[in-house]
Amino acid sequence: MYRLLENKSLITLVVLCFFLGSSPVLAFSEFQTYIEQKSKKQLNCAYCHSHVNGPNGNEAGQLGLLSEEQKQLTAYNQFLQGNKELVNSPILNEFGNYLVKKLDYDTIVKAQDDPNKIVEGLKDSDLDRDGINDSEEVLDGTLPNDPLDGNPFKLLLNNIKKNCVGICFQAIAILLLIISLLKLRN
Ligand SMILES: [Ca+2]
Repeated sequence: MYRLLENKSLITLVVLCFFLGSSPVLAFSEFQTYIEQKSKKQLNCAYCHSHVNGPNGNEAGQLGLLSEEQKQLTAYNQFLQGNKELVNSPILNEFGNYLVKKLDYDTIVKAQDDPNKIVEGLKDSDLDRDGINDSEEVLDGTLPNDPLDGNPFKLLLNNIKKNCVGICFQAIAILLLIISLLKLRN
């Protein structure tokens, strides 16, 4: 990451803007603004980063506390080294790392001009397997890496779909019980 900061080329700044989402200067504000506009919710950096305040700082999950070895694992350094098998970056959370691996850097950089590209790239994935795809979770402003966080109506529908067999059996059992009770009464 130091190499990144020393090299102040445009692409460095663009990629850094995304991964340093907490910084008011370097934030990938287009993506954050896009989700906030779509979802009508406010996001913090923990949506993609390890630390709620983003990667700038000296706490766990922030750049100031990383060892040299860990710094090489930051997403941008892996990109510079052309790692084909990206490993988890310590400054990104589960969803942030998944996003990088799923969409690659080029797509993420291009998404600065058109944040909808990120949404389009997530339509076929459901990281937390709660039945709501990651694209919808982003648009809803819910956490794609937390199966308990989602649009309540969508979660309910998906739970009904998942458990429809059990629900049907229970409904039949209750119906039979009611019929039996009515017969006894007569
Ligand atoms: Ca999901």
